[in-house]
Amino acid sequence: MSESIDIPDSIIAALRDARHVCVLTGAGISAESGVPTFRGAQDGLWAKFDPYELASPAGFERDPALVWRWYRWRRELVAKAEPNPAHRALAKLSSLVPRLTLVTQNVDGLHQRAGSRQVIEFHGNLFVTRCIAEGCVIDVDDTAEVPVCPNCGAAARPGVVWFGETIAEHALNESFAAAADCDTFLSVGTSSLVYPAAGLAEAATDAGAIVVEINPEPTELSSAFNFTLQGKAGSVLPDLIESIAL
Ligand code: BV8
Repeated sequence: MSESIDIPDSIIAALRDARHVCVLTGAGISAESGVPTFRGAQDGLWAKFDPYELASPAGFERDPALVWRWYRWRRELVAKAEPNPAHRALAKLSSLVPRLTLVTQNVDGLHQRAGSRQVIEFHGNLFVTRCIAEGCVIDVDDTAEVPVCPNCGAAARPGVVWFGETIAEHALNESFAAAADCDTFLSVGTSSLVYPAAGLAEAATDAGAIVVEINPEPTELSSAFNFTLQGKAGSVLPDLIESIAL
């Protein structure tokens, strides 16, 4: 069954005329690569755990070995995954518009593997490891139950932003500046529940941008968008990019 949906000409015109396009992606853009979404069912062993609990300083403090096992499971899953047509469409978009700012909430690195060269990783990256005491990026012996920092011996942690932690200043500032400057803002594959990432669409609207949501189901913010394209990113984005390129 064709998944393609009608894309209003005004969206195509807005992207063709845009000086600066800002795109925010969430876990939904990686769903067709086989990476479970954050709120989607966690597979098997992890089904009984709450990701909000595991992805938090308190969760790590309570059971660092369990949290490391969760992140190792996700790293292995993502390492076997491939970018899908949605990731590739956004990589192509950068050559079709004068300026593109791509902000992702995802930590899977699939945008970069699809060829996107400038990606703002709002929540960090699954494959980066940091010292929990110094915060610096470190290389660790990944076979240990809880790897430790080679410099100071403190526990190592995944280089991601947990719930209750602040976003890296450069990522926060760059993303909100882009949202406030862009002419067209695309929100792709996110439930728009997690802040401050979900505030980017509002910042774009306040600055007068045309804001478009691409998601197979309505989200918390759907009513705040100028357009909502209800479809899968792997179908809608390639169609959208192809329409602009014509
Ligand atoms: C912070 C890394 C200061 C870890 C993640 C107001 C302002 C500021 C903060 C808050 C606030 N209100 C509440 C807070 C606290 C909290 C928050 O937002 N809580 C939520 C639950 C209410 N925010 C924070 O703690 C942030 N820190 O602001 O610091 C502060 C601190 C405390 C209190 C105040 C201020 C830090 C948040 C970062 C958390 N880390 N990830 C890791 O991955 O392990 S967030 C995590 O959720 C992922 O990054 C994920 O991307 C992100 C958001 O979820 P989505 O991407 O939207 O994924 P989800 O599963 O929800 O939805 C998927 C969507 O895809 C669905 O809509 C589905 O329909 C769609 N979909 C499915 N298939 C497809 C598809 N779409 C397209 N195509 C398909 N095929």
